[in-house]
Amino acid sequence: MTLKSLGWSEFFRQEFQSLELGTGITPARVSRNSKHIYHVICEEGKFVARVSGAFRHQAKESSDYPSVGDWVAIKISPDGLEAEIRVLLPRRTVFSRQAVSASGTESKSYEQIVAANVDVAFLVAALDGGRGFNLRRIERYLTLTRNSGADPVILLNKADLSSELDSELDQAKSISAGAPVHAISATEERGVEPLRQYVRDGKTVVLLGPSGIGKSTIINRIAKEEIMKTSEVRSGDSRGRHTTSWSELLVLSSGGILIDTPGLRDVQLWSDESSIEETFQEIIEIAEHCRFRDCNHSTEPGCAVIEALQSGKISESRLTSYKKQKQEIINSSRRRELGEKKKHEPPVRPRRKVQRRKK
Ligand SMILES: Nc1nc2c(ncn2[C@@H]2O[C@H](COP(=O)(O)OP(=O)(O)O)[C@@H](O)[C@H]2O)c(=O)[nH]1
Ligand SMILES: [Mg+2]
Ligand SMILES: [Zn+2]
Repeated sequence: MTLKSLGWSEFFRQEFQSLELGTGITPARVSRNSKHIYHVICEEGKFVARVSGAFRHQAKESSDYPSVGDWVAIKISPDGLEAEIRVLLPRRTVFSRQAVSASGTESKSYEQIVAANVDVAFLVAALDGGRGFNLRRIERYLTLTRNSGADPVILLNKADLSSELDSELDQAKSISAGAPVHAISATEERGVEPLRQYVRDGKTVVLLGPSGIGKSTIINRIAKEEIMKTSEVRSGDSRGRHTTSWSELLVLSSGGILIDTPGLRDVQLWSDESSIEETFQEIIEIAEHCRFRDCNHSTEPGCAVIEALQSGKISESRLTSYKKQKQEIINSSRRRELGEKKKHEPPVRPRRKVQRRKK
């Protein structure tokens, strides 16, 4: 396995070199991780690795630890059986979502990294006539992708089940904000060939979407071998059973790198406003003409967005989706600030309780 076929590039070479780690330390890419066990791939082969004591000592947040797709510097043990992760290299792109950890009555949100150093994201929907095709969900994934730094590509899978393919394609294109849209059938191997343009030597492609939508089947078709387990659809509904419960990076023998992900139930956004602006470009452009700079597009006079809504230029559902995503980002950055404050300040005793005691 060459470093280049694993996705190594000039960016990482320079980062690695500047660390001056000395001899015996090699770059490796994380292909899987569960708890504190990492699977890594490098020129020397595949290894199971743990982070070093010094690494753990320096790591503060969960995002300081390696994730699938990350490049790390490892030291392989003399017997060649295991490896130790010494350093995490900076990420070129990162997919993260907001996760919540609860301890006692406190819940804290933190950034959970789904995949790192991704070039292209396949945002997969299914034309199964049910919940698989949801434009609002695609919009959320688009924002997540723009925020990550990767390029989005929308895949409408299970085209064999659709009776309104043209209309569904049009709907997806109307919200794609310039991202390519492909209708495919993974099981019937239709439309799969054109996807190979994205899956090239050294390029990393992540597949995102809820479980049962056909991500693992698509991977098997692109790889031309059954490298991922797929699930049978339960009778009664069109969703598959959960099979992939963690992200996994696969290096194809035909070239290219794919990352399969488990179905992310609700993608809570962890991003900034600029990525939303790319997803909802046409709304942003219209909003330039609102009378007030901080217009919320609800009841303000001279609101160009409400005007566009009334004239049918934008749809109600799309505006709602935009407002929801925006609110979510505002909430999450507020929670993040609160979380950070808590870390640095000693806990404040509730005032009222103290006063009551005085009585
Ligand atoms: N009809 C149809 N079913 C598909 C297609 N792609 C996948 N499936 C089925 O959908 C189910 C879930 O597929 P899987 O790849 O495991 O989905 P994942 O959870 O997203 O990885 C399986 O039973 C697949 O056979 C498709 O293009 N058409
Ligand atoms: Mg799967
Ligand atoms: Zn407005």
